[in-house]
Amino acid sequence: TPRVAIYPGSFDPLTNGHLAIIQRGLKIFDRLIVAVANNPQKTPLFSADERKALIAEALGNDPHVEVDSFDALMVDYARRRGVHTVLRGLRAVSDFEYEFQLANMNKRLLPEFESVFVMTGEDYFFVSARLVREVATFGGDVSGFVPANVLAALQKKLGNPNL
Ligand code: COD
Repeated sequence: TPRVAIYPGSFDPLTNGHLAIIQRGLKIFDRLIVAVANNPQKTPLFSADERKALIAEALGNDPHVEVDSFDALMVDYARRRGVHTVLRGLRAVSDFEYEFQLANMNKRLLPEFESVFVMTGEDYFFVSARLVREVATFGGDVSGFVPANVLAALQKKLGNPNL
């Protein structure tokens, strides 16, 4: 049976750090479901549909990766999809505390739930979607941190062709 994992996140927007996790995840799993969290309490820069489209485009419609979105609890989405393994990325020590809470809360909510972590390489350990949004909003160069289609979408969304 093929090994499948869900890679959930906000992906607002997709970064090269996320892409590295997807590529490395595909060495462990046969298939990944990249699941965009659509949290109605948050006001994202890109809508869930925009984030989904940017991910699919950046992956070139790779047949091993499905792009989906969910607006429920992570564990309810996992249950609905019948996939109980989640892929997450770890950057610095600062990620650990949050990921530790998330993994353990999810495990309490769904006992068969497992989290698998891969660590970023030195190229992208400092890249986060939040910092990309912040740097781009103030007109800084983010071209090294996001795929080309995301850069184009940021330029359009922020009305700044020089990002
Ligand atoms: N290098 C390595 N990993 C990275 C990098 C990088 N440069 N950038 C991001 N990552 C990793 C993150 O550590 C994370 O593991 C993943 O990629 C996605 O990152 P983000 O920032 O896009 O997404 P998050 O962390 O905001 O996603 C949080 C969820 C949406 C998964 C979470 O809030 C959730 O499950 N929400 C649904 C509601 C729910 O179930 N809540 C209760 C949880 S107990």
